[in-house]
Amino acid sequence: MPRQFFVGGNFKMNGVADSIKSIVSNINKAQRDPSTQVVIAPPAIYLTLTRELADPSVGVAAQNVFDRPNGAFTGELSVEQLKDAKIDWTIVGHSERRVLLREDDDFVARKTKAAIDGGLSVILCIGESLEEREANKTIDVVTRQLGAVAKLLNEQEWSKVVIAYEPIWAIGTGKVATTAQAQEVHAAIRKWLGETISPAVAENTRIIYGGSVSDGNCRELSKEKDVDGFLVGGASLKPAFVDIINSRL
Ligand code: G2H
Repeated sequence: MPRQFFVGGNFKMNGVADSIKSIVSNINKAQRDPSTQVVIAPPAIYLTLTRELADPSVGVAAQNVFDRPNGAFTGELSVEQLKDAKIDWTIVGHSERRVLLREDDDFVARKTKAAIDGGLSVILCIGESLEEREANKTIDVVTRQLGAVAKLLNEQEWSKVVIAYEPIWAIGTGKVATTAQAQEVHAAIRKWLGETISPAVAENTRIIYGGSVSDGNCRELSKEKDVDGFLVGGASLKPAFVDIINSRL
């Protein structure tokens, strides 16, 4: 079965109730490719508003979750709380959290496991810095990040994971990876999944690209064999998000 095309919108720390309502309403009203799975990730305070307003065919994701079930963890949200708010997805391991908030591979892996154990699906972000790319360490870095997760998940649990390859040097910079650069890393990730987990997981896992995706570059990227969709930041706040959802039309 072909992998379903997946487009995520990561609003990051942008928007207030009025603008979020307008973004969601645009997505609801738009002619969307029915074969594309769409999941949007508003700031935590607008998760319930977004879930109430978004068309049921549009998934809603938290941008982060904690790895512990409850307790004295000021400022954190649990998997149970997200499920209680009818949220079915979470982003985990975004580079902005890995870099700015020093989340390490093991913490990201524990969050991934906790999310899946509690019934969430996960958009797992991985990607290298410019320095790492220039030192030819891209594949080492992404496989190290995935390896930490692989230690905690069984084969079946990978069906709950969408891998978002987001080279840090391309995030919010306008410097998008070339189609060849994206395809090369996606193919390497798929090969690693095949060798490390199983051929079925390699075949079935969506590997999406993130980093300055726009309505101008999405079509070319979407033609690559191992690019199964996008995680979109800045452009997900604009009407052009619908063109990205419809990249394959
Ligand atoms: C990468 C992406 C979404 P942007 O972080 O996760 O953001 O499209 O703004 O580069």
